[in-house]
Amino acid sequence: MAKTTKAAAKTAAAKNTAAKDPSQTSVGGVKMPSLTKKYLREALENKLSRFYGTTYKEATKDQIYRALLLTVKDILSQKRTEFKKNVNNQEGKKIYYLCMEFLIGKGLRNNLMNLGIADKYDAILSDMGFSLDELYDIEQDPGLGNGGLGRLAACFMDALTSQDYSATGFSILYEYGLFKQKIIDGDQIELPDTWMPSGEPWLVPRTDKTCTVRFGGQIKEEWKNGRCEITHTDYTEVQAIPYDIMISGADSEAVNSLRLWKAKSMNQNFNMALFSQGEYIRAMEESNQAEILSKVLYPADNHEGGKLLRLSQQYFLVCASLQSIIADHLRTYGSLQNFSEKVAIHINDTHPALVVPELMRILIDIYSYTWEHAWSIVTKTVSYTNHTVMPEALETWDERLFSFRLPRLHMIISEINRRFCAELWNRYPGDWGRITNLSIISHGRVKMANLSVVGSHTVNGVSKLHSEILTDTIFSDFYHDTPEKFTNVTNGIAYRRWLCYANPALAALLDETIGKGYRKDAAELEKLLAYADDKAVLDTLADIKYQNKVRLSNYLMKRNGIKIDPDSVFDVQVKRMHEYKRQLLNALHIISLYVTLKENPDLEMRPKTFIFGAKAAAGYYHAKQIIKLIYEIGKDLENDPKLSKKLRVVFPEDYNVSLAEILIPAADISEQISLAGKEASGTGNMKFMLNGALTVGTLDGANVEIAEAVGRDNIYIFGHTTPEVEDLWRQGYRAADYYSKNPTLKKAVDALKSGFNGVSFEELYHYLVFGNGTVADPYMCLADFDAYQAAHRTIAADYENRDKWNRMSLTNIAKSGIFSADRSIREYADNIWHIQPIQKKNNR
Ligand code: 26Q
Repeated sequence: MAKTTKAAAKTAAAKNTAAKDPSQTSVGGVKMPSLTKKYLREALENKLSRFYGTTYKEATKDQIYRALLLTVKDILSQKRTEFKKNVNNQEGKKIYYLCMEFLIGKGLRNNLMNLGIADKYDAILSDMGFSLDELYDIEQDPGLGNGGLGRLAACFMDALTSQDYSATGFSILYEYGLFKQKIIDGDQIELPDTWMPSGEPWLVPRTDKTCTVRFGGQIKEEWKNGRCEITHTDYTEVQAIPYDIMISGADSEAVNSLRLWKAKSMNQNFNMALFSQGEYIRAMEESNQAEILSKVLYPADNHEGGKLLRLSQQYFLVCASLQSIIADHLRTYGSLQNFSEKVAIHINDTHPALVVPELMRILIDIYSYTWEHAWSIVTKTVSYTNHTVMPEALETWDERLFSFRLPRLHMIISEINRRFCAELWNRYPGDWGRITNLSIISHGRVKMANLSVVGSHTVNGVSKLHSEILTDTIFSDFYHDTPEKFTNVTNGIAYRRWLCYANPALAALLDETIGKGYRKDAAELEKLLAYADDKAVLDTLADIKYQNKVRLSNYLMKRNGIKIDPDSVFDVQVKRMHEYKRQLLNALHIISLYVTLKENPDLEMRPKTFIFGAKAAAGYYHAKQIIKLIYEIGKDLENDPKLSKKLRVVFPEDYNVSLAEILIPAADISEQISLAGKEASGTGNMKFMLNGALTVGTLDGANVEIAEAVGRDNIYIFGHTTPEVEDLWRQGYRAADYYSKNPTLKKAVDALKSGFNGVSFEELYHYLVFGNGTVADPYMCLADFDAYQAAHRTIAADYENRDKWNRMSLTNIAKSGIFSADRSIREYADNIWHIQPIQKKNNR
């Protein structure tokens, strides 16, 4: 091991070294200018002069930031033009990925790194007296997603682009993304997220591609010339204006786009008339009605909203996106005959499931296809990923509400269902139970998951375990009839973002030990295993972790005024706040440590810092109580100088992608402790593993595959398995038994009653032991407490054996390659979408 490793790691940390600098090779061999330092500097200066009439000497930091964004946008735009020519020439199949959320995170660093020009701009800007890092700080996180589902969509766009697939993402341009979280005296306060001002420069308005979306009204069916003609009257119409965000790939020729729809009132002129008649309020109301569609992201995750506005947002996305997809196809081929051969449409969860009836509507009502032909096109084109098995998250819509808002789609869904149920009746005459379960509409509700399964050629879950649970439980009747429809694609992450860009010191160590090949092929991370017994590498790994802990400590001090000690063990649980994710189990373990320390103040213990980050859905009372509990435990500890030397609990507010990028590389321990069978996959767990944190987790979601990859010796698995959880349910789960039989647990649970920092948590106590009107402790924190505590005891002992710990950490990094989104996307491409990468010009 070279002596220089530490120095190299540090220099790289400072410089953000990119994988490869492709700037000298022009894209497509011709059109792209060579991205030399001279060119890049001139481009930036031109933008300053053109847009702000200034030079770098006089420019403000904000002007420099905006000029830099515009420059990067120009480069992406030129690359995109070349890529699109290539796409058009090859006439390959395209993938369109529909999702109500894309949690893309900040764009500047990612784009500069992907384009391989971060170093150059770092140098250019420091010559000008600015630093790239301070410019990165200006950009706000576009909070266009809640959590896992939205972040997955963003990681997939990165992987599609980095591997040269032609892909378009579709979503909504929410004016307000997920709320900003403030925690005041332990209470979560939601503030509007105004991400636009700093993020807006990334948007490319495509007003030329504006389309319209119709809601409500009446439908008339008339037989004319042997076909049924549909007339839609009295509808309200909304304009959908596309704004594109260009998506860069790492070391690739591709630039794809994420198209976000903004709603605008159609009635500008009519409003003017109202205005002139003095009916200001009515005029405003009308335009508000329309524009509310893209106003705000629903802040619930793993819970369905059931609101008319949400249904309208979904249709808005689907209707506008299909118009865009069809226009794109017609521009190339002039007809829809080969539609399903050239187009793959993916629905990310059921939220865009209206694609199925809407594509039917377009094919039948507008292009005069027969029902059978249209159905064959739809079911060859659409595929669907399920992200949850929890009943409360499965979307269903009241049929009357549905038909009031989307009358034609209701007719089409009813017909899809009629035909589907007729087939079922033939196959299972009299089996009403089965038919009701399979049918798309039952008990006056439209079941979006059933619609998605029936309308798709392929359905996948997001981890091996989750895909099995899908076919064993909620989709078992579908699986019985069409087993070939179901498959698994385990989630993956944009590992360059989460490793190379977020943890440059670790990336530098990898570059030096295993070479840079892993930056294109994540499987090469496994080469790191050769260094498992190399003391110098293990020590460097520990040193990098320490430096990242220092970085986090400084960041939290600056961001939240929170002081933490990098010499303590960082134990991290960051994810949405949800009962099934069991932040409460983590809290109980902390309380137990607290009780022990209160009883033995002189107990020798390595200091621990428990770090939480989580937003709760605004109306989720119970989740908000857990936030308060964790907050008050933290405060209580702070009040005791002796205790707080050994035990700290911090809850930095407003957990988002940017905080994750600093937090994850600094974690020693990653908490993935959901009740087995509930977390579909989890992707945070993959990011922690990649950054060398050790997981304490249940056999849930992708944890199962993480454990398989690293081996049981390199992960702390505890708790009931999925079948064991089911058994407990069947036997009639009695939390009170665990409570009364385990004195340690009882003490911890009782402490909820006496409370922390003067605040009692009696309700949580009741919830765990007696149940507040329902079954007590529905996510079985008490059943897993003992095993969880034992796992933590092993962790504490192992941490003292530094070589062992570092080796485990190294093994986790080395084995994380399969959790690359590149791998997931290749599986989708090969097995579901049947698409090929666009061939690079130079290779043809
Ligand atoms: C539905 C209807 C109305 C309003 C909101 C919603 C809604 C919104 C978001 C329902 C669910 C979501 C998000 C779900 C989600 O993020 N699921 C996570 O997906 C990840 C990616 O596959 C998995 O890793 C996680 O396990 C899963 O919880």
